[in-house]
Amino acid sequence: MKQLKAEYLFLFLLISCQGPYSALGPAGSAARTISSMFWWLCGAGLAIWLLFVALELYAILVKPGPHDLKKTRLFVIGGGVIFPVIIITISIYFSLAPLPDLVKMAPKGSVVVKVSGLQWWWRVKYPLANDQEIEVANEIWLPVNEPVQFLLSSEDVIHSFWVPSLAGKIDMIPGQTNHLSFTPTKTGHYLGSCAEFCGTSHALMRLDVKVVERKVFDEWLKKQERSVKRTGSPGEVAFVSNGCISCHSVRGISSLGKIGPDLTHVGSRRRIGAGILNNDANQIHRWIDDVDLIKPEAKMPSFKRLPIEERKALAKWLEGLK
Ligand code: HEC
Ligand SMILES: [Cu+2]
Repeated sequence: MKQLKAEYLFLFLLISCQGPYSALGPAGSAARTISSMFWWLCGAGLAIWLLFVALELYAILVKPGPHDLKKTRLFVIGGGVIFPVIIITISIYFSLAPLPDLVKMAPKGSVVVKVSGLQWWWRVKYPLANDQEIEVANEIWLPVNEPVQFLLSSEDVIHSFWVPSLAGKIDMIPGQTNHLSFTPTKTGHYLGSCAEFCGTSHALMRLDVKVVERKVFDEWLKKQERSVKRTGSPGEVAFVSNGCISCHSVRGISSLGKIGPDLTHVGSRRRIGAGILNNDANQIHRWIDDVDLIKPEAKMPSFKRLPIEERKALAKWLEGLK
């Protein structure tokens, strides 16, 4: 077997530096601040490391013999106390200085997105001009180059909102609203996840974020506003008669269910189950059958006991809710 060269091993460390889930590939103002802070601290760390390697080499190669005691003492105090105090003070200053900017409110009139964490998915609400709110789930769309104001909370335990390419993580705490604002600067698709252990399926709590042009954003929001038309299709009937509506809302059919994600436009989402499964009739069918296996302890019972035709009809109907 060919031996792996050390350089290749090093490349593995860089795999996570790009892509939709990377704090080092910033696509938002807050993430840019954080990543430049990261590079400055890395640079400073590297410079200090080089300085100390140089001193070691000096001590080993250039002047290996005994040193003057007074000078060494000064050196220990200077290099071991004064120098670190100065460097750490400077780096604390540069780490804290961007904080006020990261938590300040976006200007009035900015897009507002309310997100709350639940075991194990994200409820997302867009307040509209007419005091109404549009509820979606597990997917957030944002217009590019406009500041956005997030209002973050939780409906059960502490979660943490983190979309590394756009901003730093921030806790979602029950009974409290935390603010986060930033400006997405590049269109694209980004991934987020819950960054605070929140129970069995914590690792299965992902988030899709799409940053798009303003026009595309407006079209998307308009589409999400629309209600579903009753058709009396087998899927719709099964949805109402099997109790899905006690937990899920589909505007136009029933808006009472609040325990689970709003499914009015579930078919339009990229994935289902908070980023866990692809979104098509087969996967929705799998979800309905085996949610307890796919997402242990999720607050939705499996419905394998329903006749196969009903489960098929449900999956087909939900897939069609674009
Ligand atoms: C007891 C409440 C409850 C009932 C009843 C229920 N669900 Fe759910 N459902 C949930 C919860 C909670 C989630 C979110 C689970 C997660 O991702 O952690 C969910 C998620 C889903 C999703 C994924 C949505 C998305 O965007 O990720 C689909 C699809 C779904 N349910 C369909 C159904 C269907 C169809 C029925 C009826 C046969 C049903 N549910 C009955 C609570 C319920
Ligand atoms: Cu969580």
